[in-house]
Amino acid sequence: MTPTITAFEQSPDRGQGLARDTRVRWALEEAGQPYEVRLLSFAAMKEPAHRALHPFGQIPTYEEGDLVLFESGAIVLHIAQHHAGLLPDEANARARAIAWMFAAVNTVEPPILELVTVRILEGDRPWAEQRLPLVKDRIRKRLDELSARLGDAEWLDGAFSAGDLMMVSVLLRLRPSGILDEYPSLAAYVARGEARPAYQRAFAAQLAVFKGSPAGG
Ligand code: GTB
Repeated sequence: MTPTITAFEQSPDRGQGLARDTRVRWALEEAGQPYEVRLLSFAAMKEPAHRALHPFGQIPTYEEGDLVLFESGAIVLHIAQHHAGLLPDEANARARAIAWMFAAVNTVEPPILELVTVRILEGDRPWAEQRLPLVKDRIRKRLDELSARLGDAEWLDGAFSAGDLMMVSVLLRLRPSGILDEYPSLAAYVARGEARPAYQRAFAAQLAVFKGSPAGG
């Protein structure tokens, strides 16, 4: 059965691929799984019909037959568990790849989200200027640790996995800040992810939505 995902009708990132449907599209492309997309306005996301799928009224969601999922990490894990190519077969390696998925959303993404919060949502608060360097330092601490672990390796733990897919997706959100460029090995890691044909297809698909929207035309 062809799954259906939801995405922004008009992404605020203007097609940069930073919204979380991109990671789900990427996983589906890696898995060679066709999918359909239902585009939603911000208003439609808060309607009861969408809240029945997503309690927080957000994108992305994933529907496949009777299954409805929200949370991009859970969706990517589901795809990875049901299709070859995103998780190793060997049990311990598989568990480690899943641990990297959690590390991406639970350990690396939170300080990156704080940067978005302090810059955009709280940018006009009197304390924003003072808070910004603290948040950036927290991000740098994580990137120091992550780049130390990655070392010269191509991917985080052997072959490319859903752990890398999630980590690259999270790190991509840093690109507009310039912080990623302070870490050449991580910037190269992200570039390797972006160079994957499956990522390219996912990126192009979300960009086509923006180009077809009133703001992108
Ligand atoms: N933890 C959830 C997950 O991983 O799926 C978080 C889902 C989430 O934050 N969804 C966002 C959303 O629906 C879109 S991705 N927001 C609408 C709302 O809450 O009303 C977050 C996002 C938004 C915009 C940009 N951007 O413009 O660069 C990047 C990422």
